[in-house]
Amino acid sequence: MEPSKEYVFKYKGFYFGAITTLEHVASLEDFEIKDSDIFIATYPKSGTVWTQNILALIMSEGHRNGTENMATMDRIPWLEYDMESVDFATLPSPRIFATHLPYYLVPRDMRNKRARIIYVTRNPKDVMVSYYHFSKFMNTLKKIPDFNLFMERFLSGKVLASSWIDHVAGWYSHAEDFNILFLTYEEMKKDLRSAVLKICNFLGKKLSEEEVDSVVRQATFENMRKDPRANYENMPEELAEKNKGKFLRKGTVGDWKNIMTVAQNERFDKVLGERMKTLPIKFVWDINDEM
Ligand code: PPS
Repeated sequence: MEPSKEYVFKYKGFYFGAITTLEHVASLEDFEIKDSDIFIATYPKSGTVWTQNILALIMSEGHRNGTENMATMDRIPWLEYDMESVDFATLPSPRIFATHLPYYLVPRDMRNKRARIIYVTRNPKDVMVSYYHFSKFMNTLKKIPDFNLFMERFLSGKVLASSWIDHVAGWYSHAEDFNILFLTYEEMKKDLRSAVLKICNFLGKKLSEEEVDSVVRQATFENMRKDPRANYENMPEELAEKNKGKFLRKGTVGDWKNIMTVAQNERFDKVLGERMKTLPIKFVWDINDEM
């Protein structure tokens, strides 16, 4: 069972989708890094756009005070997308990129602890459910209306960005090669201010109390949803069918419980449970769980 060939190619074991080419992806290993570069790395649906907005708010005063009107997608472009509108060379310093690449496909220079990476994980049941809803309105993804079938594809890594567990385990087990901060979606959800401060600290960015308050206020789900710079609603119609869903859909912890049956939950745990235990992450399945 392969994902639609129309939309996907595989490079070194990893599935890529539209908006890129094999040549672009293959060239990234030689991509020249600057020490000041910052990367947000995630498996899809783990809080990338959220972190993108937080970084734009932290790093750019104009973004924070609303004097500069630039979509986060342009301010923090995707490394693996080959978009004519974005010229990596002309990005202001420090350059910030988002990526779903696995650890072994990122620019070689990033090893040896060059550049800073923020890697965000989310509990994989919420990732899967978010991904399922996402695939219903993204024209770049294969539509699989049957959730059970989608789950099987997710579990076997037959989706864009391939296997969730390989992605997360890969980044965690190679953490020592990189200058990396690990965050979870759930900790951001539970205490956004602390997460913002952790990021500031990692980036060596000093903000006043008021500036931190402003970042936190503008990075809440409700406010981001209203912010055209952050909500990805300016996506061209050929990429996203806007009447069928939103990038900022629900923004909660534990939505998996609303869709997964007991049997599906057991099946999920059977496939991923053992390997998940080897990860140094305390998974939070419900917002009321102890962290
Ligand atoms: S993508 O397409 O891979 O870039 O998606 P990604 O941004 O990684 O993940 C999308 C999910 O993140 C939720 N989101 C947020 N949650 C809480 N607070 C804020 N501010 C926020 N911004 C984005 C978004 O709603 C998606 O999750 P679901 O569960 O589908 O709502």
